[in-house]
Amino acid sequence: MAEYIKYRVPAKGVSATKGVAELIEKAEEDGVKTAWHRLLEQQPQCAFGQLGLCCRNCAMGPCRIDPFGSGPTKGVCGASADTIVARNLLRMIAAGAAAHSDHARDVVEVFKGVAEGRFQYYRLTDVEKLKSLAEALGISTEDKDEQEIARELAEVLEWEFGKPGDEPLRMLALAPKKRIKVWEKAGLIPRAIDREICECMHRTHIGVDADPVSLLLHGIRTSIADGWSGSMMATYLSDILFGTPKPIKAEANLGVLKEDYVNIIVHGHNPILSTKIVEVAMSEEMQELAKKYGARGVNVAGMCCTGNEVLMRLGVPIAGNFLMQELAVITGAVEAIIVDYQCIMPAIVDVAQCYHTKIITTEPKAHIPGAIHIEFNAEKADEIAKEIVRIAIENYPNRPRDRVHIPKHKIEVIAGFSVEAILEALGGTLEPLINALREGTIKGIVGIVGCNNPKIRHNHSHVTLAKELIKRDVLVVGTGCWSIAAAMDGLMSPKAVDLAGPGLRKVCETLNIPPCLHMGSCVDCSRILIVLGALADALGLDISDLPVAGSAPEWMSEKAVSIGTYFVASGVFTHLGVVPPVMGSQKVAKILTEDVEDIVGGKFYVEPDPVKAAETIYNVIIEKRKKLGWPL
Ligand code: CUV
Ligand code: SF4
Repeated sequence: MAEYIKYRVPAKGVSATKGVAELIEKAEEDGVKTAWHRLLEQQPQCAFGQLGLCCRNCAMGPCRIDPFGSGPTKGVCGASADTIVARNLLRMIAAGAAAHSDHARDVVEVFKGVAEGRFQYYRLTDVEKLKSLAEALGISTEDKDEQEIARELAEVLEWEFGKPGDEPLRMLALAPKKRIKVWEKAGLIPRAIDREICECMHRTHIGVDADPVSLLLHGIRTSIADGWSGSMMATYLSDILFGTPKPIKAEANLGVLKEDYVNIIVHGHNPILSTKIVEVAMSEEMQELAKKYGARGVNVAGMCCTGNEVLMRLGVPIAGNFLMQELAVITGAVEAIIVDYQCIMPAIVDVAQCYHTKIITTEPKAHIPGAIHIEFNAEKADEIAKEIVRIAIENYPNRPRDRVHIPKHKIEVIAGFSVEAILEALGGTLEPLINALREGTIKGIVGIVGCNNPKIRHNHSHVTLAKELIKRDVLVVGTGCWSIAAAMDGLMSPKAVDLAGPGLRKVCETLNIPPCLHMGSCVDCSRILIVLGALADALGLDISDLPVAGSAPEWMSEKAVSIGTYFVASGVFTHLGVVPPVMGSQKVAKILTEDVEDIVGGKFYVEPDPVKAAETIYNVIIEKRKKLGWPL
């Protein structure tokens, strides 16, 4: 079903990643549209929406505020620009926190089932981590076997979502004491995750909270529930179930797809499914079956965050990040894309119709019209995974051989830098890192995270910002689509030390680590929080005193809004490379980029140019060093 391509994409300019341009050209030859094409068709995009000035929260609307002041200044209910912009942002945070935390809920459910001995296909892999989390949450582990500890832990964690009353979230036990004090003082301690998210929806209903300050403060509270509990749980329990990542070598970019193998891509976010698909696909039985269908075997590659999950733990190659999902289909060489949820463009089903790729959805909460739906459940995990992998293998003879084009590019990546792995690289204590920071061998640490956005050059800001920082002796860590971008650019290979400043280079060579560390998927931004908390505690400081910063240079998802907000809430100076929809209210913009610092010690900073952003971030780091009296 070739489509008429009205607007052509200037393929050479759209991406900093090798192989992307040639596949966009192929898409146009094949009559297939991608996100870049659809973005052109969307022009001009609504300016009210971009400014955050459009409200559809009730049926007296939709209402729009005239940013120039000559038209309406209030909605029908009287809501001002400030109210509308703040309400819209709060709903974005709510959706982002919901996505992370509902993912966490799914992991908790499987964890609980394992603890109760119900799910034979999963097990407790990292018992050390199980015990340490239990103890951190005040569950005694003495004279208890691991199942028993896991059962008690599961119960506590289940209650994080919907417990009644005003008691703080239990997972906040992992946050540094100094931070808790800051949050307590500002009334920002989250109670239950679902409750905070629900309250976002309540507050933004017509005629409830109209004060931008109180709306935004609740947004901060909700984001803390996401970062320090929801996402944190997803990370901890995934580690306990599948193992805590350790440095592992793999390859990145679309060149990991193999010409004469059955290619399966796992895409989405939850390792519960993707880990099983990888295990089953790699089994003797499935490899043999693939041979029966004329292939040399089965090759699994990852995409987006579930790709990060299986890359970090199993060394599964990663085929690309968010904007490359359609391109993977356009290679003509992918038998199946198996998805769970989040960041899966419905478009992959349309694109797949032009090739042979089967799109298989697996989650009761994520159906896509035109996809094959095979519902996954933990109890029958292996059987279902087999059924799915079999569909992919049987599809191999349908590959349109005359229209296959796999770009040659791929590159080595070292991934798997969990907090535990970083500690191990440091010899078991944070001391060497602290010394390097204090002496100025490393000037600071920046966490870069987040998505792709076709409004800006694909992966360009991700890699430019990272390169600009490492050359200034700033250690870069990160997650999500950033980490895939950095991997595909070679920034996570040992050779990347050539791009680092002399101090960082020395540290990387001594510790045998790359200058950009892959810390995992989006929920693993929680790992960054743990590192920051541990550094602050070890130095007797608050996170907001540390020479650190955060950035989401190419963000697009609501999850990224929640992440950015919990970084700020945790005291981190946080850069956004895509302007958030808040510019319709000077007041809201000022709160987020200035005033909020007085409350939580972190704030947002918006700068689309990654080179300028790097300079500003570096200057912030230097300012923090000055305040600490550390050499510059
Ligand atoms: Ni969760 S949220 S595009 S896959 S990082 Fe990638 Fe990461 Fe954004 Fe999505
Ligand atoms: Fe308009 Fe107010 Fe209704 Fe929003 S809530 S649509 S501003 S009347």
